[in-house]
Amino acid sequence: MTMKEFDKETLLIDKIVALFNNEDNFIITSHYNIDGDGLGSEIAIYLLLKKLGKTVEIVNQDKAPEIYNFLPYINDIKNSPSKSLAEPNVSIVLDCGTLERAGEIASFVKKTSTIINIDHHFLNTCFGTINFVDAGYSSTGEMVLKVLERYDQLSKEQAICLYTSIITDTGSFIYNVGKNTLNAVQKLLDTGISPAEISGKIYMQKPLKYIELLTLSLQTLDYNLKEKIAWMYVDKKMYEATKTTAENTEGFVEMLLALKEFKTVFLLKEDKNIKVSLRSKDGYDVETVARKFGGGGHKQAAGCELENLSISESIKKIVAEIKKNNERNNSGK
Ligand SMILES: [Mn+2]
Repeated sequence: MTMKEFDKETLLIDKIVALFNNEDNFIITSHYNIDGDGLGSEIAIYLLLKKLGKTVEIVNQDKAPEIYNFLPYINDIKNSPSKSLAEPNVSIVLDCGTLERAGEIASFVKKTSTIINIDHHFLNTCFGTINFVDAGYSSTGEMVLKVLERYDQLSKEQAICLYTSIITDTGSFIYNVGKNTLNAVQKLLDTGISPAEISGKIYMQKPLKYIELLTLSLQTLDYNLKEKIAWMYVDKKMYEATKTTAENTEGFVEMLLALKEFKTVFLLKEDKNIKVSLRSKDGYDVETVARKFGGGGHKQAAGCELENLSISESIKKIVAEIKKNNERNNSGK
């Protein structure tokens, strides 16, 4: 971080802190298909604002995945703002590259006079009144910690939330680890939280049906060795046969990325549309690929949705786009 960037960040956090101190009504939201980073960031700020005596609600379009039920105050999260908060002064939008990522909550956000946008996505549209946006951070949770550090001691509950943000967005410190991420983690550990306990709750509580679904999905594994691309899918029949949902596909795509033969991998999930989760390593880029289909994310972890296509048609399109993208990147080298 250069001196200039440091000043810019300090000023942005000054502005956020001033709003937290001076305004009274807040709505906090994050993206649809809410994840650990979104939830952790939301609850950590929620706890601060409550402590400051503010009226505040967390409102998300989608229900939190069950694995996050251990997070403090998770049951306070609503799916639409309550009447008393119909016109909050400030919205805090977390972990969203665009306001549209807030899904149905975006319309409420637009009604507020001030929008605080805190996010670490590479292509953030800076839709806020204040935009604390920096792709150098592992997670939005790590950025939220920078804001919370301006206040008195971080609580253990907040640390649990932010630790969840960081481990889920880094795949337990495999990717997206920024140069200050472990310093941030140290500060969280100083509150006395147990990393093993948190990881245990997130990663060691899978139901047996998880493996049953994985077994079916693995039978669809296919790849292009020359292009170093691998993929597999989960269709509605598999969910029905194993009584599972998309929540149970957590970690599938990362398994493909663990194979040395592949640099770009993806998982397709049949829903109303075809949802695609893309991952890459060794500098290969999937963000550009996802963006071609109206999605986005990070260079090495991105997602998109394809409408009105079968699974096999979707695979063809995605593979062709990855090939094209890799050729484009290599020609420039
Ligand atoms: Mn994130």
